[in-house]
Amino acid sequence: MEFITYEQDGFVGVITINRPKALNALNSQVLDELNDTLDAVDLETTRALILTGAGDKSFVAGADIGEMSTLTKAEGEAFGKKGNDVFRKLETFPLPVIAAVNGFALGGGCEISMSCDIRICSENAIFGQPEVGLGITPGFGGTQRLARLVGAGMAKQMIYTARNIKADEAYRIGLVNAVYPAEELLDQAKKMAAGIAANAPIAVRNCKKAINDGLQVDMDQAIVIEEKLFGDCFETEDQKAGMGNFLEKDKEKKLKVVPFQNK
Ligand code: DAK
Repeated sequence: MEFITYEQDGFVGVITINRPKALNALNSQVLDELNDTLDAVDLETTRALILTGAGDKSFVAGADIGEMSTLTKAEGEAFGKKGNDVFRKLETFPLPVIAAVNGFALGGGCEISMSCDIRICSENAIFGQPEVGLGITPGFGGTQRLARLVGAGMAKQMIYTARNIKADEAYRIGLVNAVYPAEELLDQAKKMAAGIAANAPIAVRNCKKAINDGLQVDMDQAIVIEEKLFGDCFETEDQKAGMGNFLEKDKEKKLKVVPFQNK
């Protein structure tokens, strides 16, 4: 792989988009490599992923404008599909994904962070959807995910004005969960991921699915989705160990050593 690095640290996998000369902009090769990296994640030994960008200036400065500038309609459609497929793969990935946004998150960069479950960022992070200034609409889910995350009014303001926002404003509107000094960001992401990884993996996966799927339907249907995924946890080693530890008052036995069980 030329533009993606993957490192596993315990139960946590760290995916780094590594194209700093172009501020980690997403060209076709980056998208292909990201897709292949996600396909290769070992779901037996990994419990959470972190997505970040190489260098200290940019998470992802958007889709690659140079590559896009010469696309025909058909090629533009194919590029959009490639991006959307990878973003959707991230969004529906069985494991929680934390975006550690270390600088610019513009256009496709903001959009890829929104395909992750949780966003935290560095103090120098800048978010924005500048597409209308380039003569296009946000095309990697920006019109849909931003409105769901921060509300339609704020999303429309950001998208129509193409104005970038800084980390503190991203925090204020709920686009990111926390802001850290740049040098602490990755450690904080790893700490959060380790906290997730210490919990029952089947339960965590089912929570992600319940929240994601439930948000697409009305409350009556959402509750049925929740019931199914709740029931699905029973008879697992995790459920037996987790409840058994509580009843035996044995906090030391926690769930940390229970490997992922497919039942
Ligand atoms: N694409 C390609 N190269 C980029 C880039 C980008 N998005 N952003 C930066 N670079 C490159 C620059 O060209 C420069 O390369 P060299 O000239 O050194 O070879 C290098 O990165 C450093 O950038 P700057 O010299 O510009 O650095 P500055 O610190 O001065 O400025 C900046 C940083 C982030 C403010 C500036 O680079 C910038 O404005 N970049 C563009 C940001 C942007 O507009 N991003 C949104 C792209 S549009 C679709 C789906 C999705 C999309 C499109 C279609 N379909 C469904 C079809 C998505 C669209 C987008 O994301």
